[in-house]
Amino acid sequence: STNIPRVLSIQSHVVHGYVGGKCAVFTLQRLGFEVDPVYSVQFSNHTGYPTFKGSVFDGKHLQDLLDGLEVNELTNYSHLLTGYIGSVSLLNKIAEVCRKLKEWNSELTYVCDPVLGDEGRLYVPLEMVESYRNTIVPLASILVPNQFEAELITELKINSPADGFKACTKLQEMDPHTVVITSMTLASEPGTVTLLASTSISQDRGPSYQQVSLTIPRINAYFTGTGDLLAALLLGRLHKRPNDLSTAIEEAVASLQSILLDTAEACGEEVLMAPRSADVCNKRELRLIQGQEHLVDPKIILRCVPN
Ligand code: ATP
Ligand code: PLP
Ligand code: PXL
Repeated sequence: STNIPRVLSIQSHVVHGYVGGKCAVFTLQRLGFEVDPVYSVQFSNHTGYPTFKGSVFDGKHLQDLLDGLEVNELTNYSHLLTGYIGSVSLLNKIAEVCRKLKEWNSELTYVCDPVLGDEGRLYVPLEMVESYRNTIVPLASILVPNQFEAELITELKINSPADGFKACTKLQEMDPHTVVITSMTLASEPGTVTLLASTSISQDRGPSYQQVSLTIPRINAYFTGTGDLLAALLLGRLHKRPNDLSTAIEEAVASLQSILLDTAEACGEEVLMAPRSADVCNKRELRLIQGQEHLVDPKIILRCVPN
């Protein structure tokens, strides 16, 4: 037995490159967590490349693995982390697994990135939206949607930070104690990415929330896997600082921004602007290994602002 936190990570695996579990597992290990990965899909590379090959896993696959863990009494997790899920049956099985893990550890923290789509485009079947809304979100402790995902789940339109905080509150009423809207684009500020965070404060008289925002200068390029890396960093930092939302977020964003700036610099302007050939996608893969010191030693530059 051990006090080291142990994460069951259910995320995509790519043979080449850094998205999904390939971002999260290494990051959490560098932060000192034990990580047990389950693959939601196994692809050759991320789906932004011109082609990809591989398999999508279903609920039966997860059930088999859990059965194996259970007979060996290997199911004592401090955290469950989920990201991109490739099949409806796997998503529904995750709800069962989460309930099981909570029987083994009633303190389990479930960090859920409800991956549905981005910038108005859905990249999963529509019925997953309902599964997240009705089944998964109520099981989550920390929810990390982007703007579009928060809109889909809450059925609220988000056009301003005030709208975003309203959506956070609505999501918290579904049970998560902390919600981070990981990226929103404000029409008035095309040059920045805005992050919003809200955490519940226990009080005698009804619910109360601490809410902060953080404004990030936008790098003029599109990276893949940034949401997955941020989810892992937030899990790690919020675990270490359960009572300091602002610092935890500042640390997570600082690590992410250093990796992105390194990656952008290594690419050069031409690759950042180029259309997405396989070679360009490969050159834009996150420099997670080269930048690993940034994961453990974030230099905080961007600060949270209270709402
Ligand atoms: P998910 O879909 O996994 O829920 P997401 O869509 O929010 O995540 P991103 O849009 O990639 O993921 O944003 C996550 C974080 O990545 C942002 O908070 C920001 O810190 C960083 N980020 C992503 N793209 C950029 C960029 N072009 N410039 C600066 N920061 C970026
Ligand atoms: N496209 C597909 C099929 C995905 O699964 C994902 C993420 O899971 C993305 C695009 C982009 O993800 P993100 O918003 O985390 O960069
Ligand atoms: O969240 C990024 C991501 C995760 N997993 C797979 C992907 C992508 C982005 O394209 O293709 C399989």
